[in-house]
Amino acid sequence: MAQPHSSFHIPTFLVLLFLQLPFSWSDQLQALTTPPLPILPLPSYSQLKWQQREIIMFFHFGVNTFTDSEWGTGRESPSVFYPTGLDAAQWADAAAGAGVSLMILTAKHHDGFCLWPSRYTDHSVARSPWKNGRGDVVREFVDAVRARGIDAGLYLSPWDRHDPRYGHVKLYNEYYLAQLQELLTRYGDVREIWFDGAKGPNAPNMTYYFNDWFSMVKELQSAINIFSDAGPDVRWVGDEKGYAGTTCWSTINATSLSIGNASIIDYLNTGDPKGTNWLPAECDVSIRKGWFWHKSQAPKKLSDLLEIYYKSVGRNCVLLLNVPPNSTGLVSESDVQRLKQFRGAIDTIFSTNLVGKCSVEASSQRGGENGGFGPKNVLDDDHLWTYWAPSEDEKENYWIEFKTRAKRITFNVVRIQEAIGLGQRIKKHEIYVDGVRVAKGTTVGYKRLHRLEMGIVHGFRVRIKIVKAKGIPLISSAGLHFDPFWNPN
Ligand code: FUL
Repeated sequence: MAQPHSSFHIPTFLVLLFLQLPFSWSDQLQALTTPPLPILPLPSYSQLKWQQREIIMFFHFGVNTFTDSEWGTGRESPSVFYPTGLDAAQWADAAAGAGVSLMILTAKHHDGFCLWPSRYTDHSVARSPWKNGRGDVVREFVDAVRARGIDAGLYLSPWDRHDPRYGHVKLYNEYYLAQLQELLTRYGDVREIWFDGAKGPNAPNMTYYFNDWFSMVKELQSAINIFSDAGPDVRWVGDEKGYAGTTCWSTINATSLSIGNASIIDYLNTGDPKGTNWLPAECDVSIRKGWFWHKSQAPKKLSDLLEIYYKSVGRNCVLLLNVPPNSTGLVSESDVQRLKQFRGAIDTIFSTNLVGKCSVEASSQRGGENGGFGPKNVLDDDHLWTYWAPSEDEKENYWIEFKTRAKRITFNVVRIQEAIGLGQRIKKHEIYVDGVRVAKGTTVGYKRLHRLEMGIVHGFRVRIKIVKAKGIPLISSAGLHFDPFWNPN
C-alpha cells in the first residue's frame, strides 16, 4: 500500500544545524583527554564500597559474654544466655556515633551457640531463657542497624566446639552450609561475611569445603564481601592489634594464601606489588583487651585508638573495631563515650584541609592545562575518580606542591590518596617542607597518613614527591592537617 504523501517539510535551517552538530561535537571531544589505562588488578565494585567505609564495627556477643571467657568450650548451657536489657538499637546508635556504616555480629562463635533459632541445631537462643526462647538476636541486629542506615555483616565461626558433626567432614560441611543458607536468605542484605581461621590445637581434624561455601555465599548475596585469611574479597591483615604493615599493598597472590596458616602472616601484613589479585586487608582489633565483654576490662585510651587509626586506615586498610556488648545486652557507657571521642577526634583532625588557601602545582599534567587532570583535582571531595595525573612523558620525578606566600602552613599530618579505581601504583614517596624532607614512605593506596615524627612543622612550600611507581601515579586527594592529640615526645 502506498504511503500517504506527507506535506511536512523540515525547515532548511534545522537540516543545516543538524549537519553542523557532529563537527562541533567532535571539536569538543578532541579537547578532552582520556583517562590513562588502568594497571591491573582492579578492585570490584563491592571492594571499592568496602574501602570507602574506612571504619567498620564488630560485635562479639554470645555465651562467653555471660561466662567471662573468650573461647567457650561448647559445653555451656543455653540457660546462661540471658541479656535482660538487650537493645540492638543502642548498639547501632553507638556505631553511628563513631560514624560507622557496617556492623558485623558473631552469629556463632567457636562455642557453637547460635544467636538465631537455627533449624539445624538446638544449641541456640531457642533454648535460652531470653524472651522465653522466642528471641532472635540476628533479627533484632539486622533490623536495628538498617533502621539506622547502617549495613549488616555476619560472622559464622567455622570451628565449632559444640556440634558433634565437627570432625566429620561431609556432615559438618553440610551443617555449615545449611546455616549459611539460613543466615543469607532470612535476614536481607548482608554486606560482609567473616570466616575466621582460628582453631584450637586439640580440635579434631577438619577439612572445610571453602569453595562450596564461597560459591554459596556469592549465589545468595551478590554485593557481599567475603573475609578470611585468604579472601576472596577481603584478607586478614595478619595480626589482631589493628596494625597494617608500613608497606601495604591491596594486591597479593591469592594462590600463596590459605586459611589458618601462620606462616603467611608477614605476607598478609604487607601484600605484594606483583600480586595478581586485588585483595585488600582488614585490621581487626578490639576496643578492649578481649573480644568479648568482661566486667574487669575497660576501653582503650583515645591515644591508643588514634594510633590504631593511623596504622590501619592510614595504611590503606579498613579498621574493624570490636565493641563487645555487655551481659545486659548493651554497649557499656564507657565504650559509647570513647567511640564518640574517637569520632570527634578524627573529625577535628581531618575536617580542615590546611592547604585550602594555597596554590597547587605539579611536575606536569596529563593533557596539558585543559586536559582535566590538573593538580587542583586533589582538593575536591571525590577521592576516587577525579585525580591529578602527570604526563606520560614524565618518568620517575613526579611531584605535586602546595604553596603559600602569606602565612606559613602549620601542620603535623600529611594525607595522600591514590585513585585506586585505576590500580594501586605508588611504591615510594617523600614529603618536603621548604626543601627539607619531613617524611618518607612506600605504598599509598586508598589512604596514606603520615603523622610527623618530628611533630609540628611550618612552611611555605610542601611538596609530595613520588619517587617510584608502577606507571604514572594518580593522586585523587591530598591534605595537610593538624592533629592536636599528637605529641611525639
Ligand atoms: C579470632 C577468634 O579466635 C577470636 O575469638 C575473635 O573472634 C577474633 C576476631 O578472631 O580468630
